[in-house]
Amino acid sequence: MINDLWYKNAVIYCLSVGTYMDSNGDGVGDFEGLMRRLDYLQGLGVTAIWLMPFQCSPHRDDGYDISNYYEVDPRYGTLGDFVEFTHAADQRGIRVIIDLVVNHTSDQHPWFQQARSDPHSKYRDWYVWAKKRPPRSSQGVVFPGVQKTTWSYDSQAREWYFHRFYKFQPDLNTANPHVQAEILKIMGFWLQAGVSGFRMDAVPFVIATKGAAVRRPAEQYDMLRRIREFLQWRKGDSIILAEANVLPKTDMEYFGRDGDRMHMMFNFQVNQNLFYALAGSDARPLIAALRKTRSRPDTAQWGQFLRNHDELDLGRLSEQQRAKVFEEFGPEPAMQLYRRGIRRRLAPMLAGDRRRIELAYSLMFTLPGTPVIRYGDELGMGDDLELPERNCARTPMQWSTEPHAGFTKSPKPVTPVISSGPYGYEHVNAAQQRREPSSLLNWTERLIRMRKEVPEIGWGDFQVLATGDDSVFAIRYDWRNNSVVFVHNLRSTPREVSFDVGLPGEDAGLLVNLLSEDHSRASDGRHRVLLEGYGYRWFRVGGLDYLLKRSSIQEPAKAHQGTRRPRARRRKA
Ligand code: TEU
Repeated sequence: MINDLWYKNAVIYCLSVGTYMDSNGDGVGDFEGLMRRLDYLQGLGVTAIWLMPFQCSPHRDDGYDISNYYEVDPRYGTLGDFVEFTHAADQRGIRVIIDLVVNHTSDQHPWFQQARSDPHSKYRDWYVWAKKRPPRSSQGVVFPGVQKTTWSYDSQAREWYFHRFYKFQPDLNTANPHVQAEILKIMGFWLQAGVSGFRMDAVPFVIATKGAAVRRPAEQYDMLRRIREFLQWRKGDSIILAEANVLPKTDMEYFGRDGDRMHMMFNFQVNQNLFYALAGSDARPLIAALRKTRSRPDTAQWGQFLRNHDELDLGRLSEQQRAKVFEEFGPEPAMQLYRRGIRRRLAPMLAGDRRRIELAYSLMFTLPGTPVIRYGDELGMGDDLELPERNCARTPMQWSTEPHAGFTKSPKPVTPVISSGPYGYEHVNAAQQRREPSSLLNWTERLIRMRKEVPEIGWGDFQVLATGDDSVFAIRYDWRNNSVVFVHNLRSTPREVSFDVGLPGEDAGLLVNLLSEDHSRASDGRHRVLLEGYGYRWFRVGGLDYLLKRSSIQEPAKAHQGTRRPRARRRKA
């Protein structure tokens, strides 16, 4: 048995169907179009797709305001198209997970419409009401600068309703057992339509106590276990990937001490500190974040990412640290958002510097967990800061040099394609990069292929290696009789470092480079590696006969001495 839990070592690609590929010429991407691009995704090597919301919606928050959980928004196709799509993905060995947005609905949802118009409706208690304007209603807004309050007056209901996000997204009363039952029903429905799980939106808010009397919302973690149980019963290999931007001290509450809650969580702690580390060319904050998020049950996994469809949220950094990241990656006010983040895409943040983009990607692929790529980042796509809020980084996929980047035949795509400047589709597109052997696309494809051959990252235990240089980050993973080492230079100038891989025996004397011919032999037990500016190395410890040495179980007695045994992670908080 090598890899029984698919998500422990997956490569996840997130996309939104409306901006991927339009097959019918109406200017909006659809499932038929996405299906035609599955071969591209298979070629890239991703093993799972995370689909942003595609259900019926008035689209005031890019689909995160759902008005019918059981239908595909007609602009994207039909339920039939959706099932054709999950089937076609399955045929290519690609799993599909979808967003589960159940903290709130759209205010256009029939549940809310009935709740507001009839106090005796069974749906009234599906939302969160107050007769008087609750105190502290201006606190706890998620979109500061755009959103003013978390309670709004509804003139039909003649009461105030709670909304953690925008005004048009009334919160569901998730403590109501009927609402909880409905959430499970929604999950059951989409599992039946062929998905392998859910990226669960805004989890801390879903499980928080809500109401006018609530001073400090408390998380009801039991809800997570019930969701997990349902999922496992209905489809044993389906998962939840939780969006929970929480402090490390509560991570285990989300995973469950016995691995009985969320299968995966995005590692926001590492994400923010990774950008801080890149900004200062200093690996220490990254190392600290990795240590803080080390504990997790064996069956749980981190989702490691660089950028997603939201702003790069730096809210967990100190003001000074955040200022440093702003200065380096988003100095202009137009690049920043909600007083805490940067709304740009990855490539422009890194000034289009290919070396630095590779460095960032190489880090993401080799951090403990499963990498999650944002569509278009494999091409180095840019952003359009003319578009409001987070829309700047949600422009259509750039396929070719055809009009509108080959995204649509319509003269009016729903969101404009980036068509000028260095990131315009004439310069940045999949068709050209496919032909160019050294393109970012082909580089990413090779990296993904190699990443899939290094299960040690997803399954193993890690050890940070001392390099004597804060700008060079070295990490080793051990799993089933094999070890791998990754070295990254966060600085723009060359660095020479020497390190001890920390393993006994002859094998430790040889590091085989997995990406080039430049191997390393130790002298006096130390490896000396000269890294170019922003350089990186992927090494296997010992020879390339590692597959002959791999054990089919983790053998405690044979595990490398001198390293920590895979921790008793479960016991540790
Ligand atoms: O975001 C939820 C969410 O909690 C984030 O906005 C988070 O608060 C922020 O990054 C701080 O960590 C999700 C979606 O990703 C976003 O696009 C939606 O607008 C939002 O939910 C509302 O559904």
